[in-house]
Amino acid sequence: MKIEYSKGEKASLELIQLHRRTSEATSGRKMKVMLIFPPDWYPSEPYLSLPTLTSVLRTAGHTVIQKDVNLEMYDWYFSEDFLKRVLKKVPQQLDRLRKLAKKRDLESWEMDLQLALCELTRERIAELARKAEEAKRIVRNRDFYDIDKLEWAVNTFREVTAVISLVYSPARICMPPMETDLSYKVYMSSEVMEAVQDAQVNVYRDVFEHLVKPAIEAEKPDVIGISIVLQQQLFSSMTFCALIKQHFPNIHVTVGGNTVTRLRDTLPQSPLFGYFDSAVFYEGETAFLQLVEAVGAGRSLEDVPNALYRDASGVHTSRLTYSEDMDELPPPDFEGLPLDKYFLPDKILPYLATRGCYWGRC
Ligand code: B12
Repeated sequence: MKIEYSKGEKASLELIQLHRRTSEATSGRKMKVMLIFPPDWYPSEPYLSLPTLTSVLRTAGHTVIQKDVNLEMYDWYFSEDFLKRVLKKVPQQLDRLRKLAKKRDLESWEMDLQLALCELTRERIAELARKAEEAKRIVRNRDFYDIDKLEWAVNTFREVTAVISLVYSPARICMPPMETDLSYKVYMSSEVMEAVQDAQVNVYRDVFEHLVKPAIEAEKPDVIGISIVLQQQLFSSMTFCALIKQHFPNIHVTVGGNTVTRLRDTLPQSPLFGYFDSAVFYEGETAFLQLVEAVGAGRSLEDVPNALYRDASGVHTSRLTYSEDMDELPPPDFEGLPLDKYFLPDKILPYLATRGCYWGRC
C-alpha cells in the first residue's frame, strides 16, 4: 500500500527510476553523509529514521556516519567530564548574578539560584559524578529490573539535570521526563533564532562544540542530514545547523522528519530556512538519495521529490512528491550506532512494519 500525498504532482516509479539512472550516470560520485539524531528524546533505543535512510544510502554505495547525538549528549551529561565543566561555569554565573544585583534587586528565584551555585563545591560535583556513572550502569544492565535501583537511577538523572540547569539558568534541563526548556517558545521562529544565539541558556551550543564539531572535522562529510521528530528538537537542530554553516559553509545541510513534514507549508517563508540548505518532507528514502546525488553532481534539486531547497533565487518546493513502496526498501541498517550505550539493559531495534493508515491518507 502506498500513501497518497496531498501536496505536489505524484512522481511515478518509472520517473523515479529514470531519475535514479540519470543521477548515477551523471555523477556516480560516491558521497559521505553524516546523519544526526538531535536532542531531546529519551535514549532507550535508536530512533528508526537514521537506520532507515542509512540502509538506502549505503545500498547505493555512499558512506554514512550515523550519530545519535541525543544519546551521546546524555551519556556526556552523566559523566565526570561534563560535571567538571559545570563546576568551572559557577564563578562566571555568580559574577553574572552579582552584576545583575548591581542593576536591580534580584528576584527570589535568582537569590535561590545564587545560594545553590555557592553550594556547588568540588566535593558535591565529585559525589554527583560518581552517582551519575552508577545510575548509567544500573539502567544498562540487569539492575534495571530491580525497581528500587531503577528508581534511584531515575532520581539521580533528575538530580544531575537539575544541577546542570543551575549554570544554564533560566533554562531548565530535565530528564526524565523529557521536559528540557530553554525558556524560549518553540513555535515562534523568532524565538528559536534568539535561542540559537543565546550562549547563556543554549546548552546545545556546548554539545555542538564537544560532540558534533570534532566529528565533522574528523569525518569531513559532504552532506549532513538532521532528523527532527519532535517539535522540541527544533532548538538543538537549528543550533547545530547554524553552527555547521558557520564553521563548515561548504557542507550541504538537510533537515527532515515528522516535524519538518508538519512545517512543510510554513518553512519556505520561515527565516529558519537560512540555517540549512534543503529540507525533505514526507518519506525520505528516495528523496534524500536523489538529493545527495544531485548535490554530488552539482545539479539543481528541482527534480528531487518531497524537497524544499534554497538557491540563489530563493526557497523552492519541488513539484514532485513520491511515496515509497515498502517492498522495495532495504531493511534498516543500525551499523555504527553504539547499541550498548542506550539506557536499557536489553538491545531494542525498532522496526515499523507498515506506514500510513488504512485509507492511505495519514
Ligand atoms: C515508534 C514511535 C515511538 C516509540 C519510539 C521508539 C524509539 N525508537 O525511540 C516510543 C513509544 C518510545 C515513542 C514515544 C514518544 N512519541 Co512517538 N512515535 C512513534 C511512531 C509510531 C513511529 C516512529 C518511527 O519509527 N517511524 C519510522 C521512521 C522511519 O519514520 P520517520 O521518523 O517519519 O522518518 C521518515 C521521514 O520523516 C524522513 N526523515 C526522517 N528524518 C529525516 C532526516 C533527513 C535528513 C531526511 C532527508 C529525511 C528524514 O525519512 C524517514 C523515512 O521515510 C511515530 C509515528 C510515525 N509514524 O512516525 C510516533 C511519533 C514520532 N511520536 C510522537 C510523540 C509525541 C511521542 C512522545 C513525545 C509521546 C509522549 N508524550 O510521551 C514520546 C517521546 C518519547 C521519548 N523518547 O522521548 C509524535 C511526534 C509528533 C511531533 N512531531 O511532535 C509522533 C509523530 C506520533 C504522532 N502522530 O503524533 N514513540
